[in-house]
Amino acid sequence: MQLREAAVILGVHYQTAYGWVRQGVLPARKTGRGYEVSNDDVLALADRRASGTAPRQKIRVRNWDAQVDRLHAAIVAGDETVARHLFARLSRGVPLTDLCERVVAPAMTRIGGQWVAGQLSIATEHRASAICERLIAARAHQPQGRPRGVAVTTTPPGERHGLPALMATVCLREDRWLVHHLAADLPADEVARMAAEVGASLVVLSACTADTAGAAQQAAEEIRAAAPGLHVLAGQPGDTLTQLRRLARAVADSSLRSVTSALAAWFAPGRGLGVGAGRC
Ligand code: B12
Repeated sequence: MQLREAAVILGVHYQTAYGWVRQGVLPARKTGRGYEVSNDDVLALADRRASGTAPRQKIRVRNWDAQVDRLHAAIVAGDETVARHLFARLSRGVPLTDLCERVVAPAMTRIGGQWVAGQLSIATEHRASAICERLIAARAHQPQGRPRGVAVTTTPPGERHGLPALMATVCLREDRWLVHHLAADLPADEVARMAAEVGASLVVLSACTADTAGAAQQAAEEIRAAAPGLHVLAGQPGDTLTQLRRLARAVADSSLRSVTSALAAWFAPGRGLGVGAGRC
């Protein structure tokens, strides 16, 4: 790869990386276009820096689009190592929920557009999704402190897109929920049974398409009928993790008024309170 690319992966300015080449810290080969370095040397240096004793600077992201571009390029190419290093570097200053919402989701949405345009294969989509799942899962954590409650996350029957439910899981965990993540495509009665088994107060059904958003609504009704008093949130395309966190907090407060007002705020701009009231 070019030295400029290596600097991005190492999280340093180009001049710093160039200095390391001059000092012999990073082996490089001079080419017509500048310096070329090997993937292995860059990643070995990144690992040495990661395990070093020097305090690592927290990063502040100025250009989100550039991060989306980098992740998108890495996951389309199937280059998991580069994607992992980018993710690790961003994690030094950005909560995982924000990484999901501001970097992973837009990169995946772009991949969806390319698939529609016939530029990418289904296999590439699968590979990119699988890489993102591993990146996110590896960084998921449960913060200390009294949990807000117990939640179950999954997708409705027929919904095979797994990332939104994983993102819902990490978002709620970061917000101190104990979450049982059931992966994708589960019948409503199974979800209701698990919710009862683990004493959940909240079930989240994530959906990526218009059809499965309808299936989520239907499953939500079935779960509520099987377990009255259990709150069920059914997502749909265009929803955000910020909305999810706000609604889940309202559930945790378990005051009907706060749930109702959070829903009213959510549905205010043209989504129809009638649908919203049926959602939770
Ligand atoms: C990867 C992918 C696949 C992979 C999935 C692999 C996997 N392991 O997940 C595979 C190849 C299997 C696939 C299959 C299909 N796919 Co597909 N897929 C995608 C793609 C590219 C990415 C999906 C993704 O991860 N998105 C990123 C998510 C995380 O972003 P998000 O939707 O904004 O999610 C946010 C919210 O959901 C929120 N959230 C999560 N949970 C909750 C809960 C609540 C309550 C709230 C408030 C918020 C919330 O958090 C997320 C982060 O902000 C999308 C493109 C896209 N635009 O998403 C198409 C896309 C979803 N797929 C599409 C289609 C058509 C299909 C197929 C029908 C294709 C086919 N003919 O077979 C099948 C359907 C399979 C099925 N039955 O589910 C269409 C859907 C179109 C539509 N309007 O309905 C899309 C949009 C592509 C497109 N541009 O047309 N797909």
